[in-house]
Amino acid sequence: MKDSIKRLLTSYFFYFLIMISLKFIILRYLLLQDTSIWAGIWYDASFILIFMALIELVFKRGKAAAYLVLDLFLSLLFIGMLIYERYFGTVPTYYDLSQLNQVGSVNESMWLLVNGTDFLLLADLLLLVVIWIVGRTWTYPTKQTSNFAMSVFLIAGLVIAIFNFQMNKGEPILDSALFAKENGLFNTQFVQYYQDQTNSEKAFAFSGEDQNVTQQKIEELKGNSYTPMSEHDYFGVAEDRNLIVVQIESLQDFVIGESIDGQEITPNINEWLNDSMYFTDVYQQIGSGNTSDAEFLMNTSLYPLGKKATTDQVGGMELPSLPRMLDEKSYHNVTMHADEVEYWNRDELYPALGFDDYYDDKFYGEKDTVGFGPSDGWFYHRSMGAIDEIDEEYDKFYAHVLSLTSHTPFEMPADKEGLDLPAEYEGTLTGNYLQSVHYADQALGEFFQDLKDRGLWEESVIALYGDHSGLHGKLLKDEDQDLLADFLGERYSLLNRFNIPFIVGVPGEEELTGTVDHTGGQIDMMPTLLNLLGVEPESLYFGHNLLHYENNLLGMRYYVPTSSFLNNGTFYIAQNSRFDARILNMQTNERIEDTYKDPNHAFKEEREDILQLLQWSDAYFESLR
Ligand code: GP9
Ligand code: MN
Repeated sequence: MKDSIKRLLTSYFFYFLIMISLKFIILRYLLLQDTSIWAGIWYDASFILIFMALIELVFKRGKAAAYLVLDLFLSLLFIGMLIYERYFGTVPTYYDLSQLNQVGSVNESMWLLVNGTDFLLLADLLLLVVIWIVGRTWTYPTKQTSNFAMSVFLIAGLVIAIFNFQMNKGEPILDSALFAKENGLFNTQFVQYYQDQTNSEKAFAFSGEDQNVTQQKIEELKGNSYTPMSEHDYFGVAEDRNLIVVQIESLQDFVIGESIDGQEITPNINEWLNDSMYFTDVYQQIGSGNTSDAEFLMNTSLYPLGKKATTDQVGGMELPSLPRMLDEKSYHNVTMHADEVEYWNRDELYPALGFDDYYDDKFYGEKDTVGFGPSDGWFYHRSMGAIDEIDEEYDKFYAHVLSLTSHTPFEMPADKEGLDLPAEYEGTLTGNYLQSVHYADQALGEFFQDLKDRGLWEESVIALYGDHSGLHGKLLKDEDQDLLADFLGERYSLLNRFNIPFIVGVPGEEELTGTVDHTGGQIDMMPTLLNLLGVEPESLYFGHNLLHYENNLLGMRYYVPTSSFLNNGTFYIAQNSRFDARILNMQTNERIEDTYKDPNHAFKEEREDILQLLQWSDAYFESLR
């Protein structure tokens, strides 16, 4: 007996059991702020037991190598999860593995997020090498552990894992990190997978009529009474005009109209505000698909899927979309972006959205490269050439124009840095961001001038919005928080972060100028534009005309836990693994104390309503397959 214990204690099994368990505890602490060792052991150790018992039972030879591979694999996976969380503010799910080809877009930024302490997760491997070298006479024995004991471990691991899964499989995952903290990291992935399979089956049976989801019901959930667009003010005021929609990379609202040391950050946009409508309270709603989710929102007014990049799910679909609705009115519909079309699976997205044509890196070439594509200056210049030809050939067109230069980490050659920044901004993320947004505005200004010179400006509706925030996550250092607070005159909050500009110009229509402060989201952009163009959608959409409706209820997920919402005055951020629910007053940007304390009480109705809207949108999307 004594002998067998000694054998176990000096076995690879024991060494790696301790080391891998420690890694889980460290990971759960760093990733989820979990300080309870027991939760970690109960939920995640079942998987450790399964992996390790399997190695013991299967590998009678080469055990050390098998453990090294497992340990290294888990360590790199964990480091990857930590970096991911620092960038996106949420833990990755199994979908993210299928999105690894997209990592390129944040590649440079990712490296900035590696912490020295991450390498702690590899320390045990180093220790093992030391044991091997120094301990020459004292190495871990390769003798076999008992098959019986390992079978018991394996069965115990499986029983615990299955029990946990059974307990959790019906619970909604509103926040992956919180769910993982409460129910285990691996268990969360299995529950997620199970729910994806079963939910999509359910959604298959959905059709707008089955559940009686109507535009009316959607609007009522937001607190409005529905009226058809044709009865709204300004319906068709811009009928038959071209539509040019510019999506600016990482453009946030807080820079609009602002100056630094007497220099306007976005002078061209600011000037345009004099004869356009500026929607000041519009918020991003993208999920893990980032830029491409913004494209999806703009062109469908449906909710993106959140944890999955929506573009990965649209292959072969024919979505009711802005291009398809405009096609009915004989528009030629194109989309333009200087990156590869395969990126974010756009080669499947664009046909699904019904664009007639797209312009990608093959069209723009490798000219004046900044970051991972040609500069905005060159991009707009080439786009203008294409638009000239389109304008020549077609009666009217819709062009979705997507800029790229102002992408994280916002580093540009000196000749594109047009702002003379105060010394404290130099070399900071915030300083670089202001420079790149200033450049994006400058290039945009040239594009606008080209449109004017050709007389296209007056014949078009021109809209602009930001795809998502540029300043977020752990890339923002304390110094950035200080600079931003100074710049804004208030704490840089999640409201500041998610607020994007939405600007619509209908040249010549003086009534359609000024600011509109109805709360809106990216989901509202398509209906707002369709109203002006006089096109009433025949299919369901989840946003609404911001010129008509005052109340709103907007969902956001992935970057904040599902069930978070924005309405007319409140941004409710549901509980996650780090924080209790947070409530922000939109007017004051201050936190509202949750006086209810009971998490089931505060804004319960709104939270249920937003879940309902999201569920309808998801189910509707699935029904379109
Ligand atoms: C990729 C570019 C940037 O083509 O649009 O994507 P992002 O990293 O912002 O999602
Ligand atoms: Mn983007």
